[in-house]
Order: sequence, then structure tokens, then C-alpha cells
Amino acid sequence: MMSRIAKLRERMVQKDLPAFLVSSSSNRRYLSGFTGTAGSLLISLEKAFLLTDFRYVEQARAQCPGWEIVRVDKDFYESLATILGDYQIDKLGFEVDYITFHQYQQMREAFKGVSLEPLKGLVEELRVVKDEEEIAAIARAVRLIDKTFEYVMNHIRPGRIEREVVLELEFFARRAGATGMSFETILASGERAALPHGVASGKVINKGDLVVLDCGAVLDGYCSDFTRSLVAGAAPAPWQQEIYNIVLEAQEIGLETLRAGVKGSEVDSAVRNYIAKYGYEEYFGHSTGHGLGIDVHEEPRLSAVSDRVLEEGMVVTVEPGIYLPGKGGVRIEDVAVVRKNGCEILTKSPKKELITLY
Ligand SMILES: [Mn+2]
Repeated sequence: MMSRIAKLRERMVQKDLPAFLVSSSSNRRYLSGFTGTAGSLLISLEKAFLLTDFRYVEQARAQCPGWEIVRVDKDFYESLATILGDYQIDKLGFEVDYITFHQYQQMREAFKGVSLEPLKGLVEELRVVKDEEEIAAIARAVRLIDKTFEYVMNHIRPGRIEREVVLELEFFARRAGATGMSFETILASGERAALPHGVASGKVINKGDLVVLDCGAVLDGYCSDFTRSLVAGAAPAPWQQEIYNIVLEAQEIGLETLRAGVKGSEVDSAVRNYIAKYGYEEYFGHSTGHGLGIDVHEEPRLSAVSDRVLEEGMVVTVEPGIYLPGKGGVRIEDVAVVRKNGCEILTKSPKKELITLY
């Protein structure tokens, strides 16, 4: 944790910033290890403060050795103003993405003689490349979702209601150790499978439906993200098999393209060009993938506009899809670690065949 603070301080020095206020809960956890749901960090070039309330003081002391824990009893900005005054800090960076306009007004009011510096992505940039400990945590979250998928396959069949299947899935995942789901589970069958983000509904799964299942589990603070597409109760129709084969091949091309030194946009175009060869480009309207870690959507993006050069230790999803309105859709998603000469695919669930579940 302390090496993360050291890296942040290097960037603060480059920006001539004597202090930085961290309001994002993900950034807070990344820098301090604190898992409570309320609190802010104030990091100066010499000191590191964690400001939280009565509910979390003991937990913060236990989880954050080396941090000065400040208990906020009344007004958060007044407590902060006191520290800024005590240490003669006259310039404070803050996270534009995590401060509301009202909070900004409160800071302007409370901090006399302190100039406020709006900043974007200062800590997020440190989080883009994962260390091996983080990669191991993501791999555990991926393994958990692989096991969950193996289990829930027994529940996806004609006659079951989408939401009930998701209940079984989440019950299993939680019992296996997940502290939560990465996002609201998507289970979309039949025509609904053409909705790229069709969260589970009250619809009954019918014989012959394509079923898209997209879910992720949070474990030790890190997310997994996973998608498989299946057919319920009948052998695949030719159109279903056709789009499945194209998406699978496109996804494998994406994974083959993924390596350090390649731009995010190059992975996206390799996948998109393959789908376009078969005339389905207008049915693949989202980007190819995204980074994941403490948040389920992080940098780097694998999209047409992503100029970022991929580096070893970045962790991304590769998840092309084809969605045919009124008919159904297919998406296949794995999580992979960018390595020097390729990638390491963490997801182990089968995908080679379009599986029918009876
Ligand atoms: Mn995803």
C-alpha cells in the first residue's frame, strides 16, 4: 500500500501539488486498504490521513497501519480545514469525478486561502497496471464465477424464469464467498437476448431460446466479468449456430491480438473487422472490452477510440457480440491479463461449442 502512496506522491510533486483529497471509494480502498463505506483520504507529501466517522474508526485503525485516522464528528469540511490549517497547506487537489457541485461549494466556503485544483484520473492511472497480488485476486474472482456458471447451467432450461435462475446463481456465488455481484446480473433469453444489457426479467425461458448470461462476482475487493451464450431445450437453429461461430472466432482473434505494445483500438478493430466480413458489423454496437479490477469498468478500454498502448499487467475483458433485433443475440466474454508476448486467459469455462441445455 505504501508504495502506491509513494507513486501518487511522485505525481503530486510533478503537478506541484502539496496535498490531494481522495473521495472515490475505489481509490480509497486501493491506496489505504480500508474497506469501510464512508471516509476520505487526505494525502500530503509527508502525511496520510484517513477521515471517517464514529462507525468506522476502529476498523480504519486495524486496516490502515501508517495512516493517521481522524474521527469526523460534525462537519467534514471543517475537520479538513483544520488539518489544512495545521499543516499550512495552501493548495489542494480534488477528484472532479467524485465531488458534487454542492461539495465543491462547501469546500470553497470552508477552506479560506486554499486554492482548489480539479484533477481527473490521478489514482485511476496508477490502477491501470495491476501488480501480481491484484492479478491473483482477480483470478480468484474469475474462478468463482467459472464455478458458479458450471452450477447454474443445471438451472437454465425451458420453463424456468430468468429472475429465478439469477437467484440460484447469486445464491451459489455468495455461498462460494462472493461479497457481492460486480453488477446486476444479465440473463436474457429469446428476443431479449438481442438486448446487450438485458437484466433478468420475469420472462420464462422457452424451448429454442438463445440465452445470454453475463455476470461477475466481487471477491477480496476485486471484480470478475463473464459472458456465455447457450441454447435452451433444442438443438441450435442454423442462424444461432452461425452468429455463435462468428462471435467465437472474433473473440479468439481479439485474444490472439492482445499483448503488450498493441493499442486498445487495434484489438477492437481486429475483432470488428472479422465480424464485418460476415456483414454483421451493424449488429455489434458496443466496444470489444474494458479493463477491470476494483471497479468492473476501468481503463484501458478496447474500443475504436482507445489510443492507449497496452502494458504488461493490465487486465481486460474481450467480449464481442452480435444482436439481431426481434430474434436474439450472442456474446462471449473472457478476462485476460496482458503479458509481454500475448495474454493469459483467466476464464476457463467452456466456449468451443454452442451448448444446448435440456
Ligand atoms: Mn464486461
